[in-house]
Amino acid sequence: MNPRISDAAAPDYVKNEGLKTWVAEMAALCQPDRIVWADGSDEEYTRLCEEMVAAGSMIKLNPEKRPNSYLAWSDPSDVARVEDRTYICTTHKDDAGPNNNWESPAKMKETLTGLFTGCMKGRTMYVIPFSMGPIGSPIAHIGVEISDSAYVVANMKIMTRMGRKVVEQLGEDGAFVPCLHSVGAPLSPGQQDMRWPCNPTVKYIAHFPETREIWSYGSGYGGNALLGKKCFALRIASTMARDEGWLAEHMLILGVESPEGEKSYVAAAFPSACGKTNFAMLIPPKTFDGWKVTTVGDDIAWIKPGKDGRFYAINPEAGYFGVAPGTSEKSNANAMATLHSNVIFTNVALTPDGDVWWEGMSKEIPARLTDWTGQEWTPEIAKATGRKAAHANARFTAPASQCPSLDPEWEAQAGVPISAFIFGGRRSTTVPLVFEAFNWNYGVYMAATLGSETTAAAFGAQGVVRRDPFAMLPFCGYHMGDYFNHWLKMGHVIENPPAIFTVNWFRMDEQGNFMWPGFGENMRVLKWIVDRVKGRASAEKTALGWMPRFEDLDWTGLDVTKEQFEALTKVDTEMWREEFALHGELFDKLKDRLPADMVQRRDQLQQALVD
Ligand code: SAT
Ligand code: MN
Repeated sequence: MNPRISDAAAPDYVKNEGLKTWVAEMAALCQPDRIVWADGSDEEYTRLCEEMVAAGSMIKLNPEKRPNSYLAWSDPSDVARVEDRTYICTTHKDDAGPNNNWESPAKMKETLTGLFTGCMKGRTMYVIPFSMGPIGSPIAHIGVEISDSAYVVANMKIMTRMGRKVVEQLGEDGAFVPCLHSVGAPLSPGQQDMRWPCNPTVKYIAHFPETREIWSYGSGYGGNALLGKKCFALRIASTMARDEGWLAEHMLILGVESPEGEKSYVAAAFPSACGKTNFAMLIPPKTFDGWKVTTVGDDIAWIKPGKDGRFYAINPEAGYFGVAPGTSEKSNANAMATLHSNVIFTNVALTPDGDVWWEGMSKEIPARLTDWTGQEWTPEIAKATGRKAAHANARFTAPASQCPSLDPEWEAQAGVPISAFIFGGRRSTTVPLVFEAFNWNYGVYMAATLGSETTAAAFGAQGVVRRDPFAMLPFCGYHMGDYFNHWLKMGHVIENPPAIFTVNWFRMDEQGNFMWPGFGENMRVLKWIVDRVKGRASAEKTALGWMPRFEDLDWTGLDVTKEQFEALTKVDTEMWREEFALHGELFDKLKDRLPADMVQRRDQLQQALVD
């Protein structure tokens, strides 16, 4: 062990020997200059942020414009999740499935042990205890992240319940998921640190579901580094959920309250950067007098069967790591209000008066900015070079508690009862505005075959349709065929399974214009969904499922003609023939782990629709 840290004792409140031993072992491996146990206090947060400001890796925003808020610019090589560097390490390759990159646990540990040896030299090793879900909730789970990034500590403080109180909850023998993270950039004595430390060439985001461990190396960004989020709350948790009979899903959770005060909760899955945060914070159109939408979560849902035969969901997170570009008073006024203070912005542009700006934030484009790469930016420069002021995957990290639409039950220990599941992708063609599956198994089929055009949330080509089953393709920690089977099974375990709906807000006309206004207007579809669940909305039986007729939606205050509605809900047989062929490609990949029910369901749908 590094002699300087050999006597770095854990604070008195740490009673968990397993935790102390693990931290000591990781310190011996990573050889940091010092160890700091994050206590989760506001003072600690401010101290770390100010240290980063002093070191030049964060900018403090103008407190009169954006109190207690900071801006970080990442290395241009480190701006999104790296799916091709993300691994599920299981003993048998088949258990990871064709949806994951695989390596054997032994081989991956060997590779990573090499990389982690001495990787924190010259740096501080932070120990970050966190709870995913309200502390003490029977649905919650605890993790401890070790990281050499102060930026990670500050973000984890917002995104999770973090610090001393979690260690106390852990007690002497509580279980935790160990999450090891390094930016992979050791410093030699006297070496000047980078503004955004990371390893531009070597990255590994490795998961060990069998031992419930996470090792992440080389990236400081978002889901690669904030290990409570996608790594724990989805990839590891999905395998825990499979083993223990619950669901860990890439879903927002929202409440809908009618003018009579009737409350329903729905959970909705969309791929990254497809508007989950906007949908979760929806403000109904003015004409929906007395209707209210409230926010429980915007990205992840942990859902367990309740004693009354219904599913109950919690949001395991405590903050929003949302996409900034496109967020505006018009698209999401609740998010804008949430962002008034206490926010960490990453990769947005800086205004001359010390505030932030991103594409789509306001109609007026500022005359002069510093863009996310630190260069001067003007509309003229943008026109000439095509350079964006903010990176397309620029993010805000903001406390959920600041959201005006926050649901009063958002921290309920027992979770909230779910009445409907909604699945949606970004599809310019083919998929109609909304339809309801005939039953659970049809719904599972629709979710399993969900397709979406790719976005900037992950590295790689954008705008190509890929199958993204349940919006979980990058996040399911095991074989996708087994995952479908788990969903089919859960529908039978539960006495009152939620109804399942498919939506598509992104259909385009031949000129490439969105045909549906989206945002607050999605309330019209949401109301129909809730009314369907309550048995008071009509629908027409189509080959795909139950679909609203024009007269089944409330159109007051919106100019959508019957013809436009027909176009939005049109089911084009030729396109669906191609769609089924693409479903077939996915099914072929899953081979013998594909539940037989899926194939039968496809044949039935195909027959009803195409043949
Ligand atoms: O970077 S994250 O994985 O947290 C964001 C996302 O892809 O949804
Ligand atoms: Mn997400």
